Amino acid sequence: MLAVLAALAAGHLVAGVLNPNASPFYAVGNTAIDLTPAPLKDFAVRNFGTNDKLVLLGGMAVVLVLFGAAAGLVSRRRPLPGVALAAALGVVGIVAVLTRPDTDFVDVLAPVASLLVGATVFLWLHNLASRTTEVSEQGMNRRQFMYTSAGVAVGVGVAGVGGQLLADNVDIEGSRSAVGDLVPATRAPAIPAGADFPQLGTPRFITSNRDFYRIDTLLNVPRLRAEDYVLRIHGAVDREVMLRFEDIRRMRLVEQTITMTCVSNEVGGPYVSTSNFIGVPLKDVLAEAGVKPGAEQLFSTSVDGWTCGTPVADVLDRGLLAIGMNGEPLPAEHGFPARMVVPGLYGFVSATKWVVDMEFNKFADKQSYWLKRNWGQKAPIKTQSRIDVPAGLSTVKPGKITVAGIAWAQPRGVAKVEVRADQGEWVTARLATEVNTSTWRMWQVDIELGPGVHTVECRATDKAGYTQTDQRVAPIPDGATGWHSTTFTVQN
Ligand SMILES: Nc1nc2c(c(=O)[nH]1)N[C@H]1C(S)=C(S)[C@@H](COP(=O)(O)O)O[C@H]1N2
Ligand SMILES: [Mo]
Repeated sequence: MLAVLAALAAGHLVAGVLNPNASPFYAVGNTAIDLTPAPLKDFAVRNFGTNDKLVLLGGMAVVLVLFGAAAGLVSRRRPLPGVALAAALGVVGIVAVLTRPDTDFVDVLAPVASLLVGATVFLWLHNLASRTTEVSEQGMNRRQFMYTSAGVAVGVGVAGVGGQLLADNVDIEGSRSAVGDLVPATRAPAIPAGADFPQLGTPRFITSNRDFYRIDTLLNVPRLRAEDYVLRIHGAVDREVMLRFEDIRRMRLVEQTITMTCVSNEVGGPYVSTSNFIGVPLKDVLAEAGVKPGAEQLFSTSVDGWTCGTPVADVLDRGLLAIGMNGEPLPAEHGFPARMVVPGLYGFVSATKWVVDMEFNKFADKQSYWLKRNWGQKAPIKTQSRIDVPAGLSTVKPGKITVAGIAWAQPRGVAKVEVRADQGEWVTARLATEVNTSTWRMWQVDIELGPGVHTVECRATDKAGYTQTDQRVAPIPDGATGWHSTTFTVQN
C-alpha cells in the first residue's frame, strides 16, 4: 500500500514541475471520466451532482490501496506480484498521460517516475520485511522496517503536498494578476435595488465568483496562462485567424449581466448563477475571419479536449468571448484566460471554458462531447422557476407566509410567476425589477396558511407567452421540465 502511495506521490511531484495535468492520478481519473459509458455518467451526475469528482477520486484511491494490499499479501514469499502491480499501474499511467490532449511527450516522465518509485519502494520494503521473518535479530529488523515505512509515509506526504504546491504555482494566479483590471468600454447597468431580496433567503442577484456553480469534466483545472494563450479560428471562414490573449483584450470590451444554466439542473436544482461577464461579442471576434454563409455549427474545443457545438445564428446574434467575470479576469475554474458564453443556451452547447479552437462546419461534420453521450444537439434554455423559501421540510411561524424564489427564461425574459398551495388556486407573485431578459428574475408572494403540512408549487410564464408545463421530464437530453414544489410545516 505504501509503495502505491509513494508511486502516486512521486508522479504528482514530477508533474508539479513539468505539467500538473500529467499527474498520473489526474490523467487516469480524467481518462476514466471520458471513457465512462453514458449510462454510468448519467447515474453519477444524478446521484452525486458536482460531488461526482470527489466520489471518483476517493473511489480510485480506495481501489488503488486495495490493489496494493492484495498484491502485498500475495507477495509474501517473492516480490514478483508487487513489482508486477507497480509496473502495470505505471503503464496505465503512461498510456493515460500520453493520450491526454493537454500533455506533451516529456510529461511521460511523471508516470515513469511513479513506476520506478513504486517498484523500488516495494522491493526495498519487501526486502526489509522478509528479513524480519528471519529468527535472528527479529526485533531490530522489525523496528527498522517500521521506521523505514514511517519514513516512506512521511516522504509520500511531502512529495504529494509539494507536487500540489508546485502545480498551484504554475502561475495561473500570477498570470491572472498580470492581466489586471479589465475595463470594458461599455459597463453593464448597475443592478437596481429592487432586483433582489437576499434577506428573504433567495440568492443575491449577482453570484460571487466563488459561489458561481461549476460544471466540467475535469478533476484538475487546466493551467493555461494568458501569455501562452492562442485561439485558432478556422473551417468555413474566409481566412483562418490566430488570436493571442492580448489581441482579444485590445478589442472593444463589453460587460453584460448574464444568467448561465446547466442542462443537468434538476427542477429546483442549484446549477444556475448570474455574473457580470466582460468580453468581446463573438461577432466582432469573428469579423476578421469572416464566417461563410453555409456554416451551421461553431464547433469549439477547450485546451483539455472537451468539445461543444453551438448554432452559428445564436453565436453571431449574442455570443460573447468572455475574459472577465465580476470585474476580474476569469477564475481558473471558470475558463481562464477565455471562454464562450451565449445567453439562452445551456452551457454544454455554448459555454466552452479554456477555449482554444473554433471551427465552423455543419452539424453533421463533427459531434461534440455530450452529443456523443446522447445529450441533445440543440439545447435552448427552458423556462423554469424555483422556490427558495420556505426551505423544504422547514417549519415556519403561522400567519402570513412569504414564498419566494427565482425564475429564468433566457433570452426571452420572465413575464409572470404563479404559486399555489395544496393544489388550490394559482396566485400571481410580485416580480422583482427586471435587469435584462437574459438574467433570472426574483419573485415573492405572501400567502395565508393554517397550521399543518403544506405543499406549494410555482410555475413561470415567459415573455413569449409560454407557461411551464407540469410534465416532469429528466434533464437528459435537453433540460428538465416540471413544476418545482416544496413541502413545509406551519406551526400551531
Ligand atoms: N472545457 C469545458 N468547458 C465547459 C464544460 C466542460 O466540461 N469543459 N462544461 C460546460 C457546461 S456543461 C456548463 S453548464 C458550463 C458551466 O460553466 P461554469 O463551470 O463556469 O459554471 O461550462 C461548459 N463549458
Ligand atoms: Mo452543463
